[in-house]
Amino acid sequence: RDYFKTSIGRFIMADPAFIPYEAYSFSEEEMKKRAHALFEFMDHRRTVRDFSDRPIPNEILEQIIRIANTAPSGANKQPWTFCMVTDPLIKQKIRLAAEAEEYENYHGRMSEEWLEDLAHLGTDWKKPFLEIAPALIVVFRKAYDVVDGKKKKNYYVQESVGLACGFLLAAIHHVGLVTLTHTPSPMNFLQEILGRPDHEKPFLLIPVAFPAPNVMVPNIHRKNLDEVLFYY
Ligand code: IYR
Repeated sequence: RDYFKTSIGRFIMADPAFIPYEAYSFSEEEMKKRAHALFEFMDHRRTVRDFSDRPIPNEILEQIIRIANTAPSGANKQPWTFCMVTDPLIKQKIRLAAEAEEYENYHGRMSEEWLEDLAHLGTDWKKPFLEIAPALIVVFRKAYDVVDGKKKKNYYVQESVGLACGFLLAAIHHVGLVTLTHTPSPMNFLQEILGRPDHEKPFLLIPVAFPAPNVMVPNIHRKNLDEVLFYY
C-alpha cells in the first residue's frame, strides 16, 4: 500500500497519508510565562499610518510571506496569492487609483455614521503611505483554482485568507515593522494594475514599512476581557 508502480515499472514509496506530529511541550510554569509574554508582545502592536521610506531587505519580506503561508485553510487549499509591490511606478499607480476611489468614499459613498466612526482615527482620502512604504503586499483570495483548465473549488475562502492576513500582521510586528490593513473600496483596480487572473480577487492591501520617526497613533484602547470573553 505504501508503494506504487511507475509507468516504467519501478516501485517508489508513496507519500504516507498521515505522519507523526510532535507538539511543543512546556511545563505549566513555562506555558504561563509564554502566554504572558506573547500577550505583552501582541498588545504592543498598533496600526501605524506614517511610514519611513527606508528599504526593507528582501529576505525579510520573503520570510514574512512564508509565515503567512503557514496559516490553516479550508481543505488545505491555501486559496491566497501575495503580490509584493516594490516598483515605485506601480506603487504610484496603486496610490492614484486608491485615492480616486477613496475620494468618492469620503465625499458621499460612506454614510454619516461611518464617517463619524472614523473621525477619531484621522483618516481621509489621501493615501501618501502607498508610495512612501517600501513594499505593498496585495493579498488576493482565490474563490477557485484553475487546474489543467478546469475550475477546482476552494472552501471557506474569506476565513482562510483572513487567517493568513492575521499571521502576516503578526509576522510584520514580530520583525519590528509596521503596517495598516488598508481596504480601498472598491478595489478591483488592484486586479487590473497587477494583471492578476480572473479567479483572484483583491482581499487586503498591506503596506509594510519602518515607522516614521516620532510616529503618533490614535489614543484608543482594547476592550476588556469581560466584554469579549464569556465562560460557560
Ligand atoms: N477604506 C477607507 C475608509 C476606512 C474604513 C475603515 I472601517 C477604517 O477602519 C479605516 C478607514 C480608508 O482606508 O481610508
